[in-house]
Amino acid sequence: MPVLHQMQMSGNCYKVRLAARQRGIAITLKNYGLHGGSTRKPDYLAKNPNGRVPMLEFEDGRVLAESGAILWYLSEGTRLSPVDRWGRAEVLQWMFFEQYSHEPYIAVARFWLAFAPKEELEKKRHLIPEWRTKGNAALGVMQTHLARHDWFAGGRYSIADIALYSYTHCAADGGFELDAYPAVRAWLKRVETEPDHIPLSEAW
Ligand SMILES: N[C@@H](CCC(=O)N[C@@H](CS)C(=O)NCC(=O)O)C(=O)O
Repeated sequence: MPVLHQMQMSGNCYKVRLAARQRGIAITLKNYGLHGGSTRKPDYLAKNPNGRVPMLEFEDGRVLAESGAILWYLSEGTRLSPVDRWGRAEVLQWMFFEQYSHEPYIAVARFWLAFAPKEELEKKRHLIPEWRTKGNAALGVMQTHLARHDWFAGGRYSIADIALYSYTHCAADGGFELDAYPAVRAWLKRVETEPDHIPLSEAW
């Protein structure tokens, strides 16, 4: 059975748990602490030189890192991936958006504001205005798209929705107010009614 190396409160790891559950793929979890650099030790770095979770380790020894790559692998040929080339390209468009324009502000603000020790947050406090501005810009882009579409790609629920749901649904942890984005709030509810949806806190 594949092993997901993960941190329970990480949205990047939640993406993988959610997709695996919705695909009916059994995985076991190996948990790491949010603090203390447990993924920066030599035995972990030997598997993933980038020293981060999620990492999916297969029985034959292969490992796959990066939440987007793992989502892509788990979803190919399933209901979580559009059947046509254009739809799959749209999935990538939104997954790249998530990694470059969304996660670096919304997930990072959540980590520092909700999980980091207070003294560490003090060193980052000057970045909060930039997180706010750029995170809200990303939410605005999502609002514009979702005002006209139910889903992000291919006209159906897909890994693009999973990738963006993961840190958007808990954006309040990073101080983001979703009231200004009604289409985003409606989409969050749609995602939550998809079969086999699990909350972030649910362990395997
Ligand atoms: N782009 C990566 C980001 C992975 C990442 O930032 N992981 C964080 C947890 S969300 C981590 O491993 N932090 C521990 C560290 O950097 O030492 C992905 O999407 O998987």
